[in-house]
Amino acid sequence: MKIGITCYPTYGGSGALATELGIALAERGHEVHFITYRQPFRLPSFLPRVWFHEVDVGRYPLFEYPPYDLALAVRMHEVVRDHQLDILHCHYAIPHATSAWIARSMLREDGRDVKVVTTLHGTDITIVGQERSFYSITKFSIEKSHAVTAVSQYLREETYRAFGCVGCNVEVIPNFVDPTLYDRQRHVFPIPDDVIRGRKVLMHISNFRPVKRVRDVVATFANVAQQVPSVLVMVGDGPERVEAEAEARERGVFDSVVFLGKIDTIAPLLAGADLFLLTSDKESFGLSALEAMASGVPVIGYDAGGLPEVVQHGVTGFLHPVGDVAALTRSAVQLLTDEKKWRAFSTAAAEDARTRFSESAIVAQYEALYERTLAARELPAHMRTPVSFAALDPSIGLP
Ligand code: GMT
Repeated sequence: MKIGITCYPTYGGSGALATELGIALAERGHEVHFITYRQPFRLPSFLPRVWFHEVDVGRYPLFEYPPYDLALAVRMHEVVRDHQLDILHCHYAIPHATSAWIARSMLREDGRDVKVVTTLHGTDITIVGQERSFYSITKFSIEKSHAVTAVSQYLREETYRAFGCVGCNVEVIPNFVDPTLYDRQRHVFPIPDDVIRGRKVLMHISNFRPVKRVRDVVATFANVAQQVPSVLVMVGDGPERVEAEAEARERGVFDSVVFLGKIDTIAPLLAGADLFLLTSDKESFGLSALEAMASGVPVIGYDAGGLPEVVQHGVTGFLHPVGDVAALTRSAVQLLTDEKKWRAFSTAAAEDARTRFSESAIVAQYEALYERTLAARELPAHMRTPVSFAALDPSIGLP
C-alpha cells in the first residue's frame, strides 16, 4: 500500500508513535510518505520506501496566524496525486483530519480519491477538541474520516462521551514499542557516574504541559530522597518546567535533580532508570510509560485516563489516585528498598510490554484496518444514513 502519514513532528507521543508506525510499515514493504512541517524527530534522514514532504506555510505579513491547515491540505492533495497514495493516516485530529478532508474534497473534484484514517491520541479529544472554538470541526472531521482509531479504551469512551456518536465505530489500537530498542541490556547509561554517585535513578519524560503535573513528580522525589539516596532525571521541556524547577528549589532538592531538556533518543536513558514517574491527571495512554516498561523500569503514577490499561497495578508498577503524592512515595520507597520485588516488577514490565504491546501485532492491526477501509465501498451521499453526533454532555463545546 501507499500510505501518507501526517503527525506533529516535534517532541511528543503522537509524533513518536506515528513515526515508528511509518518506519515499521516501510520495513514491511509499504511506501510511506510523511507530510508535515518538519522532519519528524524520530525519523532518520534516509530509509528505503520512506519519503518526507515538508509543508511550507507562507509568511505573508497580513497573516497574524498563518493558515497551516490550508497549506497542509494543499500538500496532502499534491502528494496523494503525485504518488497515488491509497490512505492518508492522520495522527491527532486537529487540524490533520480536517486538512485531509479538504484534500480529499479537492481530489474528488479531479476525479480521484483517497481514504482517510484518523488516530485520536489524547488531548485532541480530552482537552483541545472540547474547546468551544474546535468542538464542531473536531466532531465533523472525525465523522468524515473513513476509519477512526483511539489509542486506548478510555479514549474511545471519552470520544463517545464528549462528542456522542451513533453509527460510527472508533476502534481501539493501542500504542506499541520497538522491543529491540527499548532493551535494558542493550545500552550504556549515558549519565556519568560522578553525577549519579551510586544513587537510585528516578526518571520522568514528558512535554511538561500542565496535564503532566510535574510538580508532583518533584514532590514525590523529594519525599523519596529523604529515605533512599536517589537522583531525579527530568527529560523534556515545556511550559511547566519552571514550575518543576521551583518545586525542586522549594523542597531543597534542586542539586539532586538533573534537567536534561529535549532528548530525541531516550532508550539509553531509560536503560539506567530504576523507576519511572508519570503523574498526569489525564493520560490517554502514556507511551513514555510503555517505553519505560519495555526497558524494565517499573512505573509509578496516577490511576487516571488510559494509564491503567498500560500499567498493571501491583505487577508492573503502582497507580494511585490523582494528587496522592504520599501514596506515590510509599510505593516508590517500597520498590527501591526491596531488590527482589524491584526485579520481579522490572521483569514483568519488560515482558508485558513485549506481549500486550508487541510492535508486529499492532502494526498488523493497522495494516488490516487499512485493507478493510480500502475494501469498503462507500455509498453515494444520498444513500448514507446520517451519522449523528449528539453531544451527550450539553456543557461541552456547544454554542
Ligand atoms: O494529546 C497530547 O497532548 C499530545 C500527545 C503527544 O503528542 O504527546 O499525547 C497523547 O498521545 C500519546 C501517544 O498516543 C499518548 O501516549 C499520550 O498519553 C497522549 N497524551 C495525553 O493524553 C495527555
